Amino acid sequence: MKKKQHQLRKTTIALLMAVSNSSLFLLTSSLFLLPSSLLISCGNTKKSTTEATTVANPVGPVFSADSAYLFCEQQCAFGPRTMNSAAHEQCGEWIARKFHDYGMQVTLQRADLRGYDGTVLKSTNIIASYRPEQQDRIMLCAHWDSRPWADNDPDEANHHTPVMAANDGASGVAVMLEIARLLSAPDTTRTTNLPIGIDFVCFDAEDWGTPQWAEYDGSGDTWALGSHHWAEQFSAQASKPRVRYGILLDMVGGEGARFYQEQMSTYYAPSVVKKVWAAAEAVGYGSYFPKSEGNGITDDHLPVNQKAQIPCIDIIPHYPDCEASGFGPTWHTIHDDMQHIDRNTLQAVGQTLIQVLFSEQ
Ligand code: 1BN
Ligand code: ZN
Repeated sequence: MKKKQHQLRKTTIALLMAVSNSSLFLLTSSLFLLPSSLLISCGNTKKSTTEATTVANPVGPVFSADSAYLFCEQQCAFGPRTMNSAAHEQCGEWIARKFHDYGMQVTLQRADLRGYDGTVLKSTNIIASYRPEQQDRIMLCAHWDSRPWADNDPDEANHHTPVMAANDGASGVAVMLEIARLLSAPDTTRTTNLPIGIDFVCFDAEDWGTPQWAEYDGSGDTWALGSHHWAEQFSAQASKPRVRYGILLDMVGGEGARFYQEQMSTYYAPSVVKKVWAAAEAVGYGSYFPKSEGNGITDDHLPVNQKAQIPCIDIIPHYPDCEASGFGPTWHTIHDDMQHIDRNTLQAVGQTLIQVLFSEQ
């Protein structure tokens, strides 16, 4: 019976991939988009095709890339979610409501944080808990704010323009929302219940780090402000749940993304790196997760490791051959929009996470 279910899963995943590829449409549309996409290319502008899947032992439900793509689009429809803006406020309410509607217990952690130049940032970390009563927990996290300045754009005229942040912001939240949706929708053919608790933490004020054009000394501490605040509050708690580990999702929807093993993750949480990269391979997405070293990044996972003492990894892309940025051609540019989100990347990350979560005892 079990074998049959796995066989069925293999076929379902393959079918789902074929449908979500929409390669014909993308091929046609990319011909018309050639001039603008070439401007920000790093050699490989073509959307990834999903590899043939040799799925060793898939567990849990099928992640829907179409659904995650829609969640990305819905966040972008508010406009850039820059700190202290109406779009930020409205999108925050939308994210909290979505998690609530999927049966999660939602807590808003509000704080006035200070940006690199002293600006007060009205910040809200959105914490959504699946099985809040469980003491044994796993944390998934992503930032939900947009960078206010496209300071890495090839055109200097755009350096003060806000970033839409389809990838650098919305994609991580979108993957978390899709997992929450799956956890809230038990069906009869496969289990969608987990014996452990999950905390989905949407960090605010990640991307207000010192802009490249500012006359201030760039310091790592101007980034990940919401995560610093969350970690301080977590460690100040008298009685804490046992959080086995955390997984940060940053820019998990870009075209051509490959998720090398980020160095801080390997330093602080080597067993989690091993677990996640093995899960990717087991579920047929090993080529998206090369088992070799990427860069070391100052990101939201550092306060989680250093202040909250929770081993936490960062799933973040590395483009070894991209001159514009090691995070890919759209990073902190006005081109970080839905046109450069690839469902196949969302699928690879989402199904890998499902594999990780549903392998937990
Ligand atoms: C990730 C996405 N980061 C910003 N947007 C973190 C970061 C901070 C990356 C400084 C490079 C430098
Ligand atoms: Zn950013």
